[in-house]
Amino acid sequence: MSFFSKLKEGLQRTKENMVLSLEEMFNTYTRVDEGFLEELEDTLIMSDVSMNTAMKISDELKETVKRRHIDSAQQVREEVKAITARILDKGETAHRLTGENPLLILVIGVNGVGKTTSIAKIAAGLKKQGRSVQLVAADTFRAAAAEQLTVWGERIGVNVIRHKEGSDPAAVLFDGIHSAVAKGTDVLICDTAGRLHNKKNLMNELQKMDRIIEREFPQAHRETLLVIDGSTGQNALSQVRQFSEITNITGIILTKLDGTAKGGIVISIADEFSIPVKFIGVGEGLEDMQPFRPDEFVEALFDSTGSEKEEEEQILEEAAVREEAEDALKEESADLQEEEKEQETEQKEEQETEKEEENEIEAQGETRAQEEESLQAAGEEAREGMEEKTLQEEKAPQEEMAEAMESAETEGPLAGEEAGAETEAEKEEAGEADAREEEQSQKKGFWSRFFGRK
Ligand SMILES: Nc1nc2c(ncn2[C@@H]2O[C@H](COP(=O)(O)OP(=O)(O)OP(=O)(O)O)[C@@H](O)[C@H]2O)c(=O)[nH]1
Ligand SMILES: [Mg+2]
Repeated sequence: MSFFSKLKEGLQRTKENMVLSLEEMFNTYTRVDEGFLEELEDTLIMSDVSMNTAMKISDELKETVKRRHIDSAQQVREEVKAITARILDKGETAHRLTGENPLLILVIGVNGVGKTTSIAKIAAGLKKQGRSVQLVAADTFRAAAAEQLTVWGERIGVNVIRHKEGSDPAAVLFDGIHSAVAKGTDVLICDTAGRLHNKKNLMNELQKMDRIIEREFPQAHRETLLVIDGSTGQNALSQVRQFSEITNITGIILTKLDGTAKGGIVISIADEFSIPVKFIGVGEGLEDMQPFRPDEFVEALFDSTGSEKEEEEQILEEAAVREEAEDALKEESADLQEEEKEQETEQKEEQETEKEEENEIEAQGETRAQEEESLQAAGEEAREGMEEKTLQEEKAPQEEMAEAMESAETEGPLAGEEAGAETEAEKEEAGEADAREEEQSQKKGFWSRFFGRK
């Protein structure tokens, strides 16, 4: 994420509070009159711009509108931005740390405003720029303060000079200076205890430190940075006032702007003091510290387009929707293909069934033809059998008669009569047998035809 997007995101809550209200004002704007100016002041005060600063902005606007005959909402909006930028700007180099080495930075501020975290962030930034850094844990008052700084030091890879808890902060600074001089360190950053409950004590302590620095490190360039919690509102102004009464503050670090809707305090600090804001903290991470640039700050504050994160999220969301639609299309076409395949298989199966049925019908036809053939064959056979039998049966009595005549000729009339009598009886018997046999043969022929076999 770019510096500017991070800044915009960090200022999001202030923007929502101040800039969106200003936008609403400009949407219903007709002209810069007393009503409009009053509304403008109220909106600024709501985001923690002090009364003095709000009136100053509105007075300047009134004057410019008159002088330059400004009347469009867009021009008025741009003028409010320009006035704010002018208030914040303390000169081209004022907002930067000096690039000269060796540099000694003393970091001061009340409890919990973010001194130790800011020191770590600045140290990491300087290290990235190629400057060597050492840290001095001169907050010997709070338990675990030195430990906290040591953890940061290890994380960013810088040395931390520390003494045991309760020891003299000036003594730790003394050691730090000697270490920096010995190692040729570019920047020495000194953490201090955050207590302002006794102004005199603090003043004494800071004066003692000053004396050590002047004596032991006269060649050092100096920065005394006051850390202010950006979410403390108007109290921030009184903190700046009190600290500036006891020491020479060269810059302000304004922290926790990410958690507040009252970032307007930056404008008031800049307006009421000649001290430049040098860094702003927009989060707890090491990269969440930004060098303060008035023009960028104003742009980020008044920029009404979404933050880069929001844009990224929107792009991602749109991509997700597109992907979903594509997936649905793919699924649909896959379903269609499957359906087509199923239909093809069904058609194939139907065709196969039809073929099978045809084959069966053909087979049945063949079987019937075979049956008919065998029936025909059986009928013919039966007919042939019957004919043969009839022939044989027809032949048999003739042969018998011939035999009988032959034997009568040889055995006499009695024999002939007997024989003749017997032949008559036999004839009768044979006639009955013939009738029975024919009946049976007819029956057999019928069943053979029925079952297709003899
Ligand atoms: N959201 C947010 N939190 C911050 C920022 N700067 C510091 N903090 C948090 O504020 C808390 C206090 O920070 P410290 O750095 O310990 O503050 P300090 O001034 O050293 O505190 P003392 O040593 O007790 O005086 C910590 O939880 C930090 O993470 C910031 O810019 N944004
Ligand atoms: Mg601390």
